[in-house]
Amino acid sequence: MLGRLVTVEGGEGAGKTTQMTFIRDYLERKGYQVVMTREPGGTPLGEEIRALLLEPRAGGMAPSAETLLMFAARAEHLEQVVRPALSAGYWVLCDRFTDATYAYQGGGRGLPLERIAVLEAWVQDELRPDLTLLFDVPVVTGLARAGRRGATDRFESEDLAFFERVWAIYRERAALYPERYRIIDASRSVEAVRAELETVLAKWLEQQ
Ligand code: T5A
Repeated sequence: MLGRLVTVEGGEGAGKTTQMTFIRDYLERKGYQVVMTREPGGTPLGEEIRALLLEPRAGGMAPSAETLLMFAARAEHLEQVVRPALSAGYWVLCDRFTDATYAYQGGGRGLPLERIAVLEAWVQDELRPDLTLLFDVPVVTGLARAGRRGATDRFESEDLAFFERVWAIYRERAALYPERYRIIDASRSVEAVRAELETVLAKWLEQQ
């Protein structure tokens, strides 16, 4: 693998998507070619699976079915987009990746983390993110931001306790993998978050 995998994570409405283009442009200014993508999604099949996952549905969805769909979309994404891009020397900038499965399906839904680890090993082999930018914003602030956009998806309609469990797993993983996680204070203005991203990215690039 010649390129690098950079993932962006956080709770609902943390402001990740708002900053994706900024991060891509920053990396491109530094001379890297960047493929910007997202999960679940990033391929035609992945986007269809995304629609199934996000659409509110009567009767809900079994946590194991939800997790397997996340990994089905991920397997396609890795095969069609991520691995070819990395092999060709591109950097891949992905809005959410497997840390989100640990946080949402593991933390939020209560699925045993070991089962997620089995799927991760199966679908990804050795592939793990080189850098994960974790957007830290109080759960209620993020939900209020997401709520201002109008209609809520299947995840956004979960209760506060669900998102507290999601965040607890993100925090746990950031402590477990300090070499790749960088925490961004996303509670500030869009401009302040940008400034912090620039500082963090510059420092991380220097260390490579
Ligand atoms: N999921 C995903 C799993 O359960 N398991 C998995 O394995 C994976 C990969 C994806 C859902 O799937 C789940 C997690 C998610 O629930 P999504 O719509 O992509 O669905 O969900 P999010 O990634 O959470 O997208 P959001 O749009 O909700 O959050 P973002 O991207 O963090 O926030 P953003 O940038 O869209 O901003 C939200 C609003 O806040 C404003 C923006 O203008 C926007 O209106 N905003 C700010 N306001 C004030 N100050 C700032 N600094 C702001 N930054 C943005």
